Order: sequence, then structure tokens, then C-alpha cells
Amino acid sequence: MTLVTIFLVSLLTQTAVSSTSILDISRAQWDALNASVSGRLRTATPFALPCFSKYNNVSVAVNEAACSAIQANYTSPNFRLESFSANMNVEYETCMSTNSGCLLDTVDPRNPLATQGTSCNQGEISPYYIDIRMAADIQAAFQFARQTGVPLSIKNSGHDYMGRSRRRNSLGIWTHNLQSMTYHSQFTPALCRTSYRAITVGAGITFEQVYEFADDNDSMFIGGYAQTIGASGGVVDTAFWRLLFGLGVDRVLEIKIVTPDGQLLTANACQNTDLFWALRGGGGGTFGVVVESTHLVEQAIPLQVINMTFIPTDTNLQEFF
Ligand SMILES: Cc1cc2nc3c(=O)[nH]c(=O)nc-3n(C[C@H](O)[C@H](O)[C@H](O)COP(=O)(O)OP(=O)(O)OC[C@H]3O[C@@H](n4cnc5c(N)ncnc54)[C@H](O)[C@@H]3O)c2cc1C
Ligand SMILES: *[C@@H]1O[C@H](CO)[C@@H](O)[C@H](O)[C@H]1NC(C)=O
Ligand SMILES: *[C@@H]1O[C@H](CO)[C@@H](O)[C@H](O)[C@H]1NC(C)=O
Ligand SMILES: *[C@@H]1O[C@H](CO)[C@@H](O)[C@H](O)[C@H]1NC(C)=O
Ligand SMILES: *[C@@H]1O[C@H](CO)[C@@H](O)[C@H](O)[C@H]1NC(C)=O
Ligand SMILES: CC(=O)N[C@H]1CO[C@H](CO)[C@@H](O)[C@@H]1O
Repeated sequence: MTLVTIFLVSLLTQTAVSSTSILDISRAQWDALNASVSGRLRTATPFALPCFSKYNNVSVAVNEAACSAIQANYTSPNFRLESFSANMNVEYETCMSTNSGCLLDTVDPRNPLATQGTSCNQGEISPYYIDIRMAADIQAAFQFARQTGVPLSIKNSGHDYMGRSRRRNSLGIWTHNLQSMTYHSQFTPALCRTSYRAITVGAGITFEQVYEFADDNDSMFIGGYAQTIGASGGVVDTAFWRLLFGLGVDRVLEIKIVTPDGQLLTANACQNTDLFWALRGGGGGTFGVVVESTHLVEQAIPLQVINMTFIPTDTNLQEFF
């Protein structure tokens, strides 16, 4: 009974907030937001737009050079990582309920049938986003959202299997360029006493980047397999990584996060402990925007590797497994 009551109250609180559609925000409001983030407010068009001759049903010029680069690298995770408008699973760039989107043929990105006579539409891509470089940029985004009611979405690598790094007509927060990495032979979480061998990563750092950095420091970072997945924000909130040396979420020592009220908080075992607990598995973006996280690392150990190469057939794969 208590739970039901709380749920209703929170539902009412949410619907009571008046909100302006992102499409109704004035030029002056965008300029003010842009000034508060040092000119890093950007407009976003769909990833494959350069290949189309219509955008939102209006004729536009095809950009041949940009289009062939997109076609050549359409399925490359590293290429997609560099674009706010690209997801790792292309369907999340589209609005599936209206079929609005802008996709090439993933099997053959040069297939002209995907673009000829077809309009490239905005789909789930936020029309505006902030290229985040510091916590103050995130604070400005939250302030804008509080003042206007425009919803926010947080995108890092765009790996999310549920498409949660997208929301149509939201202001996008793009964390990809939070690119710091620090190795600590002795890291003491703020207000704690014990210290650990650790690496701090900005929310835009990928697994591949931190694996290489850890290796350079004779250390081993425990993470997942896809190199372009974010090692910090989205993963700490939503995923679990590997079982060797325990779960990835249990190896997090400290998280710096901006909460929706605009505070930059440090969460660890000694302060903001409830937030620290919730952040390790509570779902991407549920509690705020992670700026950086610090992870326990291990002394690097030599691995025994067998390199086998064979041509797969219908039967030998089964034998191999
Ligand atoms: C090919 C592939 C392989 C994978 N392999 C593994 C694996 O081996 N092990 C494993 O554990 N998982 C794996 N995953 C799952 C992956 O870890 C999750 O999808 C993870 O949430 C991706 O995080 P991201 O930040 O890279 O992606 P995004 O899609 O950018 O973000 C994921 C979610 O986190 C939110 N978010 C992003 N940044 C922040 C931030 N700074 N603060 C708050 N919220 C944020 C987003 O809004 C979104 O809800 C795999 C996924 C794919 C597609
Ligand atoms: C924000 O300001 C920068 C620098 O003046 C400018 O290049 C950019 O186009 C502006 N963004 C928007 C969405 O107006
Ligand atoms: C484009 O045209 C289609 C079909 O006529 C229509 O459903 C859609 O709303 C239009 N989209 C835009 C952005 O005007
Ligand atoms: C795109 O693909 C081409 C051909 O494979 C390659 O030469 C080029 O470096 C790629 N561009 C980027 C930005 O990855
Ligand atoms: C594994 O073997 C293949 C085929 O000989 C070779 O191309 C590849 O570089 C090897 N990989 C490693 C990690 O040694
Ligand atoms: C202490 C130490 O060796 N730090 C190194 C960790 O790796 C980076 C990246 O290669 C080096 O710049 C540091 O010197």
C-alpha cells in the first residue's frame, strides 16, 4: 500500500511540471545556453544524411565525399564512436513507432535502393546536443532542463541495447569527449582511509583505451569485450562486465556525478554511500550524469594464449566448441 502511494505521488509530481517542446525554444534561449557552455551547443542531423537527396521531405544536395566515407565505414564501431548521431545498433537512430529514420543498408551500405527517393528523417536523434567537456557543462544542461522542461538524454558510445542513450526531441548530453585517464599507485577515496591501486577514467573513455593505458602502467583493468564500450558512465550504471576478479561494478572505488539539482558529488564507500550503491547497476542516467569513475586495477599477469586458425565448415566448428 505504501509503495503504491509513493508511486502515485511521484507520477503526479512529474506531470505537474510544465514543459516546452524543444521545437519551441527561441533563438535567444539557445544562444544563452550556448554561451553558458562556451559555444559547445551543437545541432545534430542523422548520421547518414550526406547520402540522401531529401531531408525531412525537403530536397537537399547529396555530399558525395562525406557519403562515401560513411558508406565505407558504416559498420565500423570506431567510426560511429566519433559521431553523436551514430549508435552501435542502427535501429536506435530511428523512431520505430513512426518509422522515421535515416539508414543505409547495413549489409551493403552502397546499395542505392536505401537512399533513392527516400527522405532522411530525424528519427530519435536529438536536434541539439552539448559536447560536454566539464562538469559545469552538465550543470548548465540540467539548469536549462529545469527552466524549460525540455527532456535530456545522455549519450556516450551509443552501445545501449535498449536504445536508452536516445530520446526524440530531447537535448542530448554527449559525454564522449570526457577523455581523462589517471593512474594511481595509491588511491584513497575521498574521506576514506584505505588506499588501492587504481585508474580514474573520464566518462568518455572506452574499454580499449583503458586496457592500453593500464597495460602501460603494468596493470590490468577488468572490463567487457567490445572495445568501444564506455568504461565509466553507462557501463557502471547498467552492465556487469566479467566474472574474473569479481563483477566490474564491485571494483568501482569512487564516482563523480552531477545530479539533476546541479550538484557535483563524490560518491564512494565513505560519503554519499546510498548514491554510490545505487549507481552501480541502477540503470544509465537514472541518478545523474557521471563525470568520471575510479576503478581498482590488478598487477598485470602474463597470459597463456593459443592462436588457432582454421576455415570454418558446417562440422568443424561443432567439434571445436
Ligand atoms: C557489441 C556489444 C558488446 C557488449 N559487451 C559487453 C560485455 O562484454 N560486458 C558487459 O558488461 N556489457 C557489454 N555490453 C553492454 C554495454 O556494457 C552496455 O550497453 C553499456 O550500458 C554501454 O555503455 P556506454 O556508455 O558505452 O553506452 P551508451 O549507449 O552511450 O550509454 C548506455 C546507458 O548509460 C547512460 N549513460 C551513458 N553515459 C552516462 C554518464 N556519463 N552518466 C550517466 N549515464 C550515462 C545512457 O543514457 C544509456 O542509458 C555490450 C554491448 C554491445 C552493443
Ligand atoms: C554555439 O556557438 C558556437 C561558437 O560561437 C557556434 O559555432 C555554434 O554554431 C553555436 N551553436 C548553435 C546551436 O547555435
Ligand atoms: C514526410 O512525409 C511523410 C509522408 O507524406 C509524412 O508522414 C511525414 O510527416 C513528413 N515528414 C516531415 C518531417 O515533414
Ligand atoms: C573510412 O574507410 C576508408 C576505407 O576503408 C578508410 O581509408 C578511412 O580511413 C576510413 N575513415 C575513417 C574516418 O575511419
Ligand atoms: C594469429 O595467427 C594469425 C594467422 O597466422 C595471424 O595473422 C595473427 O597475427 C596471429 N595473432 C596473434 C595475436 O599472434
Ligand atoms: C606511473 C606510470 O608509469 N604512469 C604511466 C601510465 O601510463 C601513461 C600512458 O602511457 C604514462 O604516461 C604514465 O607515465
